[in-house]
Amino acid sequence: MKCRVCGANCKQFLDLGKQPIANNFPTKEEFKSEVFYHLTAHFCPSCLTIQVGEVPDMSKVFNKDYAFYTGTSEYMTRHFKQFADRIKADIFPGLIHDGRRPVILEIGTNDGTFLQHFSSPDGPTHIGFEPSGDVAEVAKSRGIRICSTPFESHEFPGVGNWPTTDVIVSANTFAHIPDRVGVLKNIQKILAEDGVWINEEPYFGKTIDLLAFDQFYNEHVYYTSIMSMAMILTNFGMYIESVEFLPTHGGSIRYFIRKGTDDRAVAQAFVYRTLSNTFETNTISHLRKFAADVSVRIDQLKSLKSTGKMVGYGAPAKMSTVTNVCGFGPETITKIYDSTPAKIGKFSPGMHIPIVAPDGFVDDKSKKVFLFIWNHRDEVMGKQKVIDSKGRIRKSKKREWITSVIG
Ligand code: DWN
Ligand code: SAH
Ligand code: ZN
Repeated sequence: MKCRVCGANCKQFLDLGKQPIANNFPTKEEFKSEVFYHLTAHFCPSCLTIQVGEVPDMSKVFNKDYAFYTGTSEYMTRHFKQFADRIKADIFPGLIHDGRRPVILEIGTNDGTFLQHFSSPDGPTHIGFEPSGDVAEVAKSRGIRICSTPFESHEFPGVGNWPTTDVIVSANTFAHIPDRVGVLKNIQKILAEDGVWINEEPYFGKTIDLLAFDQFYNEHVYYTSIMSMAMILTNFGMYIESVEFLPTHGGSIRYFIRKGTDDRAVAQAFVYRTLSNTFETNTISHLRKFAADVSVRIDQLKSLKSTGKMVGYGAPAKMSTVTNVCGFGPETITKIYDSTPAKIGKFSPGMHIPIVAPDGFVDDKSKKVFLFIWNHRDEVMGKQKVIDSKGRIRKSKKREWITSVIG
C-alpha cells in the first residue's frame, strides 16, 4: 500500500485476517448485514508512519450507533478531570495575558467527559468536534457546543472570522482519522502562534511490550511513535515540545505540540535520544519480531478453546479483534458482561457472543474469566469485592482471570 501521509510504498508486517467493524454490536437481525474488512498493518520507511491497510467507510464506523462512551470508566473520568484542571491551572495562564477568554477546541469529544469541565457560561470559549450522533447528544446535554462535521473536513473561515485557538486537545482520536494531512492542515490553520496542541493516544512502544495485538482494529488507523510524529509535524511547521507517558489504555503517550521550526530542533533531538534502544530506533526489524511474537501469543490463546467454557468481562473494541482472530464464539465464551447500555442485549461483532449487564456477574459460577478490558484491570478488580447484608466486605470469588496481553 501507499502511505496515507507521504505516498511512499509501505511494508506490511502484520495480518490479522478478516474482521468486522469493532464497535458495531449487531442485533440478531443484523448478523447478515455485518461489514467486514481485511486487517493488516504496514510501516512506511519514508516517514516512519505505522498504519492499517484497509479501513471501512468511516460513516459506517462513527455514526448515531457508535457504542463507546468515555464515561463508562470511573478511572478515565478522573483522568480527564485531572487533565482539565491542569490546563486551567498551568496552560491557560501562560497563554492568556490580557484577561480575554481562552479558546479551547477538542477533536473527538465523545460524551463530553473531558470538555464538560470547560462548558460553564463564564468559562472559556469552547467547541467540541464529534461526528457520532449518540455520544454527541450526551455531550450536548452537558452544555457542550458540538460541531458534528469531521474535524479534518471542516472549512474554518479565514483568519479573523475564527478565533485563533489557544488549546487544541485530542485524546484517542488523531489516530482514528485516516486523512491525517487534513487534520494537520486544519490544526495549523486555527492554532494560535503561541498555542498548544495536546494529543494523547496509546503508545506503540507499550503495545509492543505487552504484545497487545488487540489494539489493532479498524478505528486505530495509526500507531504512534515519537519519531514518526516528529517527522510529520516538521512538514507542518510544528514540533514536539515535550512528551509524558501515561498509564491510560494500557500505556499511552501525551504530546505537547507547538508551532515552530528549525530553532526547536534541539528539543526534538532530545526526544529522540531519550528513546534510543527502544523500537523507535530500529523499526522494521522490531515490527517483524513483534508480529512473530504475536503469532505465538495467538496460538497460546487459541488453545483455550479446548480447556472448557469461559465468560468474558468487558466488551471493548479490542475484544472484537481477540475473538475474531482466535475464533472464540459462544461455544468458548458463553457471554460477556459489560456496563454500556448501548451494547447490552446485543452481540459481539463477527463472533456473536451475547453481551449482558454486569449485575449477574457476582452470581456467575464460571471459574475462568477472559478480561478483555485488561487496561481497566484495577477498576474491575475494585468492583469484585462482595459486600454482605451486614455491610461487611467478603473476599471475592476465586476465579482465573485471563488476558490477551502478557505481563
Ligand atoms: O480509542 C478508543 C478508546 C478511547 O476507547 C476507541 N477506539 C474505542 C475505545 O476502545 P475500547 O473499546 O477498547 O475501550 P475500553 O475503555 O477498554 O472499553 C471499555 C468497555 O468496558 C466499555 O464497553 C465499558 C466496559 N466496562 C465494564 O463493563 N466494566 C468498563 C469498566 C471500567 C468496567 O468496570
Ligand atoms: N476522546 C475520547 C473518545 C475517543 S473515541 C476518549 O479519549 O475517550 C474516538 C472519538 O472520536 C469518537 O467519539 C468518534 O466519534 C470521534 N471521531 C472519529 N472521527 C472523528 C473526526 N474525523 N473528527 C472528530 N471526531 C472524530
Ligand atoms: Zn509515509
